[in-house]
Formats: sequence, structure tokens, C-alpha cells
Amino acid sequence: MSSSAPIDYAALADRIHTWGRELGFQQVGITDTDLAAHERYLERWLAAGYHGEMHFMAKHGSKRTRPEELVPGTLRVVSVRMDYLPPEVETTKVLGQPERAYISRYALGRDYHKLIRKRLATLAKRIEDEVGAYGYRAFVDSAPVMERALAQKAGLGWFGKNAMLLNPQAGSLFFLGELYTDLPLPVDAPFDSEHCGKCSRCQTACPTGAIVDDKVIDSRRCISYLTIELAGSIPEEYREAMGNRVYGCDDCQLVCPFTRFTRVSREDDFAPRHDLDRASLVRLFAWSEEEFLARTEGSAIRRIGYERWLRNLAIGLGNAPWSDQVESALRARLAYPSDLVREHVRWGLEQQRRKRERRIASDVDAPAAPERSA
Ligand code: B12
Ligand code: SF4
Ligand code: SF4
Repeated sequence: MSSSAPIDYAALADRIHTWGRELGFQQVGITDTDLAAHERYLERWLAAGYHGEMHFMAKHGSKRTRPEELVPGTLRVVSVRMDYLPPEVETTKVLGQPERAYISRYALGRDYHKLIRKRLATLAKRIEDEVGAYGYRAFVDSAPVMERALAQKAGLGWFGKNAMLLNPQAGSLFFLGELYTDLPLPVDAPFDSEHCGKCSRCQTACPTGAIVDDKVIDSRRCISYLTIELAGSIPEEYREAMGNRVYGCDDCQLVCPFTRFTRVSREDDFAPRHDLDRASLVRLFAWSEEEFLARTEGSAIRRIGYERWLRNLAIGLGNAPWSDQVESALRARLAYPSDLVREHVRWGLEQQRRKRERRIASDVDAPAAPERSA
């Protein structure tokens, strides 16, 4: 630190809260680095295999739960949250329209990683202007960091039964980010009360039964994992339950009573691109690879790549009501040069064939309409 006058850390902490809000974060909290309890929760979760193929969750040893091992010298963590639901975007309505694609509402616009990291860098620079050079690193969902645990300790919310960090005034449709720092700032009070009470709507609503215990998700069953993280074939047992969810899943948040307190985002960057909030499955499935790459540029969706995009959409199409249009869209991809895609397309076609046959059978069984007399 190069500042000559002694630093008033309490006043600096107050200013960090104010600057954070000026930079578009809805909440800012400061905490220490003690995550001992969460280290045990994480170890239990990994031992149960709930991380599936996300090997990065097990790879970093205790660096994830001990911030000072990840960034030596870290004393405090500034935790921030940013609302992301764009205005006028439908949620449950689209989920109920099986010919449309449901894309998780956090992924409709620009990739949040870039936006939030940039804002955190600006916050870090403001602190530097005030106190001189100091140690810091900014993180958003990109490093071995226990983001929700840090946010709970920093007073931003509690762990819901759906494992989301929930805030009583804002629900859970927000992102988290952090600034690790070596400044000995005073800490905020943790959010120690829990407000779920007897409610268990999220557990009942989860389409694949992924909320296996209070605050515990088995990723291998979670549609978010299946559609985004899993590289290979999606286990057949979950395909029907996925419905039209082709990128992520919001169900355990949409049913949560606290979601009614969601405040829409004022960030233009989170506004939906290319009608991703309402596009039909058929239309998205028709995108060529070039179109996919161009239209998802700067979006989180691009990271799954074209092959997984088609894989997920093929399941959505299989789950759509039968129509000629859906069947021919799937048929057009039967020779696509990827075993993964072809296998999911065949599954989708089989679902469509069954629905077509059921429809024909019910037409045959239906009593004939009375003939009109002239
Ligand atoms: C791996 C991961 C996933 C995996 C695994 C999910 C999971 N629950 O871990 C998958 C791919 C499934 C996933 C899905 C989603 N994710 Co995610 N994910 C992460 C990531 C990278 C790590 C999470 C982690 O540490 N998991 C390990 C387990 C052990 O931790 P945990 O589930 O949080 O469990 C804690 C509780 O169980 C608690 N606990 C257990 N028992 C007890 C008892 C008590 C008394 C207490 C207090 C606590 C407690 O301790 C555990 C450890 O802290 C974070 C970013 C990050 N670096 O933190 C984003 C993150 C958690 N994801 C996020 C989002 C938005 C999502 C989705 C909503 C995306 C979507 N719409 O599809 C879904 C929601 C699924 C869900 N209900 O959790 C946000 C969450 C924001 C928020 N408001 O909470 C994060 C923070 C990213 C970000 N920067 O904004 N995700
Ligand atoms: S994101 Fe969807 S699949 Fe995953 S736990 Fe929540 S409701 Fe279940
Ligand atoms: S749906 Fe109910 S149990 Fe689940 S997180 Fe929300 S309040 Fe808690």
C-alpha cells in the first residue's frame, strides 16, 4: 500500500458499498475467508459424486474453500450480486408452450462473466485511486471460488432448499461476483436467518428430482448440468422430463414464492438477442453452424458449441406435440455428421412417431361426426 496517511477502513468499506451500487450491483457485502463449514459440505457433495463429470469441481483441492490459498494474502472478500431478468420476458408461459424453446433467463443476452468482471475491475480501480496499490483479484463463476457461501457470509441472502442464494427482497434471479482483497476491511453481518420454512415447492417442481436433500443438488440429474455441462449423451431417463428446456433450467426458481420479488434488470446487455426468449424449437434447430456461431457471439450459450445445441434441441423437438414440421426438421438432421446428434435425432423422431400413431389411433376410434342432412 502506498498511501501515506493511515487508511480509515470503516469509511473505505462504506464507500465500497456505495461505489458498488453506483456500478450497477444491487447489493455489496464484505466477509472474511473462513469457509470451514462449507469445506465439509463440499467434500460430502463430491464424495457422493454429485458433481458428475464436472472434474473442475474436485481439481483444486482446498483452494476453493480457502481463498488465501488461491490468492495469497487475501484477507477479505467483497461479494456482489446483480439482477439479470430482462423486462417483459415471459418465463412460465414459454415453458407451457412445448413448440417453443425455453432458454434459461440468465443466458438470453450478453455473457454475464464479461460484464460483471469489467464492473468489478472498475470497482477495484476506484479503491486503488483511494488507497494506492493493493492486492486484489476479481472473479465471476470462473475460478475455484465458493460464491454462494461467500455471499451468504457477506449478508446477501440465505441458501434456499433449491441451493440457490435467495434474498427476501429480490428472490434468486441474480448473478454473484467477488473481489478477493488483502485490505483488512471490517466485515458485514452474515445472513443467518432462513426463510424457506415449511415450503418445499422447488423440490416438488424439479422435473428430474435433482434436489436430493435440503440445499443439495445432484448435478447428474439437473437439467442445467445435462444441457450445459455434460458433453456426451443425455441419459434417456431424463429426456422426457426435460420438456422444452434446451439450455439450463429455471423451474426451481420460478416456483419459489420469493421470485415474485424479482426486480428486472436495467442492464441493456441482458436484453434477449435473436428472440431467444420466444423462438420456436424448429427455428433454432434450423440454424446452421455459422449462424449459431454468429448469433451466439458474446453469449454464454456459445460455450456449449453447436453439437450440444443440436443435441438439446433434438430432445425438445422429440417432446414437442406431433407435427409434420417437427418431424421434417428432425429428419433433415438424420445424416448430420455427429454420432451424438444423430442418436438424439433418432430419439426425437421415435417420440414423434409414437405421438403420430397415437393421434391416428384416436382419430380412428373417435365416433364419426353425424352426416348433415340437406
Ligand atoms: C457447479 C455449479 C453448478 C452445477 C452444480 C449446482 C450446485 N448446486 O452446485 C450445475 C451445472 C448443476 C449448476 C446449475 C445452476 N447454476 Co450454477 N454454479 C456452479 C458453480 C460453478 C459452483 C457451485 C458449487 O460450489 N457447488 C458445490 C456445492 C457443494 O455447493 P452448493 O450447491 O452451492 O451447496 C452449498 C449448500 O448446499 C450449502 N449447504 C449444505 N448444507 C448446508 C447447511 C446449512 C445450515 C447451510 C447454511 C448451508 C448448507 O453448502 C454448500 C457449499 O457452500 C457456481 C459458481 C461458483 N464458483 O460458485 C455457479 C452458481 C452457483 N450457479 C448459478 C446459477 C445461476 C445456476 C442455475 C440457476 C443456472 C440455470 N438457470 O440453469 C442452475 C441452478 C441449479 C441449482 N438449483 O443449484 C449462480 C447462482 C446464483 C444464486 N443466486 O445462487 C452461481 C453462483 C454462478 C454465478 N456467479 O452467479 N451450477
Ligand atoms: S435447475 Fe431445474 S433440474 Fe436443476 S435443480 Fe433446479 S429445477 Fe431441478
Ligand atoms: S421454493 Fe420454497 S423451499 Fe424452495 S427455495 Fe423457495 S422458499 Fe425455499
